[in-house]
Amino acid sequence: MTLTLTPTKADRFSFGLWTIGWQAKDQFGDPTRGPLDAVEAVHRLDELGAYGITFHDDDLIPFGAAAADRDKQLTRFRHALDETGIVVPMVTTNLFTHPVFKDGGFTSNDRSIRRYAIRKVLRNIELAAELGAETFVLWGGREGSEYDTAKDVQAALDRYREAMNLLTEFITDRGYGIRLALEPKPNEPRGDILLPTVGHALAFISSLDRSELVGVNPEVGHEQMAGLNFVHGVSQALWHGKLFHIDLNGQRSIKFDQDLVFGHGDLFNAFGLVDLLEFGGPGGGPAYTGPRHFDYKPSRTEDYDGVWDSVRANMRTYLLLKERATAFRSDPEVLQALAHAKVGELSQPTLNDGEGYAELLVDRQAFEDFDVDAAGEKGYGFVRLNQLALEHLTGAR
Ligand code: GLT
Ligand code: MN
Ligand code: MN
Repeated sequence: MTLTLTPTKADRFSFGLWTIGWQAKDQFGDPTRGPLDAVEAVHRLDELGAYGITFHDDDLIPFGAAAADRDKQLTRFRHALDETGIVVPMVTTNLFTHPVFKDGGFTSNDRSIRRYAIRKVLRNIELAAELGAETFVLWGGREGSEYDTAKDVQAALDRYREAMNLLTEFITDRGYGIRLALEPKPNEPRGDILLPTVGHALAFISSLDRSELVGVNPEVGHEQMAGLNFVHGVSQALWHGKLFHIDLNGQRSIKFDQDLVFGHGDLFNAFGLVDLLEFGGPGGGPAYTGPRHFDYKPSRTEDYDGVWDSVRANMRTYLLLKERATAFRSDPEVLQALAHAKVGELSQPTLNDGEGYAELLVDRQAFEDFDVDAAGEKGYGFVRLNQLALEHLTGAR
């Protein structure tokens, strides 16, 4: 298979307006770049080969804008979408910047703030539906605490669930074709954030009323900030049928959220991820067909040329890894190493058809006559298999 490294709309690459539009203001320093107009963002992304743009309500329309200004900005934005064919696959709401959300939105201790937060989201879901978005992401960056004395976590989860149940009721009543995706993160900006990992979010989702409408939007760096393997987290989300969306970026180990370009952190894990998304589905096909969404921050050192270089870098890295994973999967030596490692054998049920514990208990080969020492001696060859992956990843094969 020959693969091109030039992105096209068929690759379904999308970018957050807040990513390329980040002016690089951080806790220690002023912005290093000027603002980016949403219309220019749409045109640039189109030229560079992306298919979609995503945004928070406040990225597109400044918080508290007058109705007339809101309409004007939306008209300009829609016009740019029509001109370019760029789509809006996902929309999200900012419940974290304004001081009113300093103790959270859905789980603020202040009831009136919780009511305001839900209203803000409902308004934005209407806009998402108008723009044809399929997914609505909820990142609860401020839903959490710094002090155990300050937050009743069980009550906070009750309020989180109350809000989520209301949103899915609203979507259902309105007949919108939208699904919600919770985005986990362990900490930052709060000392501890509720639903800190994919696993926590999946458990919470199973407690919701219309849980079929709620999934996850895992972000590479957020799982890695918790020291977790992103490929495992995404695999489990897929296993539950809950990978509704994904945020691709790079992170180097357990530290603050770096939001680097995809692949600029743990490259080996990025290779495993692309291999999973592209070839981890039934019969070796794609395991996930949604947008390949980049949620990163172009480094503070970059001017706008650097921003566009980083947009290209994200997409090119994804396509390179897809090409490398294709080569890995079609290498006869890899196939032989996979067979030796019994990777495929794990798909075989442990019991025979119709077999139960009664049959297993009388199968002497399974226990009494089983040569445990011989079985314990045999190696799996996982290191050789992984080295083959590394050699494909580095272009040595
Ligand atoms: C914020 C966060 C991201 C989330 C965005 C969606 S907001 O930029 O750092 O990880 O995906 O709300
Ligand atoms: Mn992040
Ligand atoms: Mn994200």
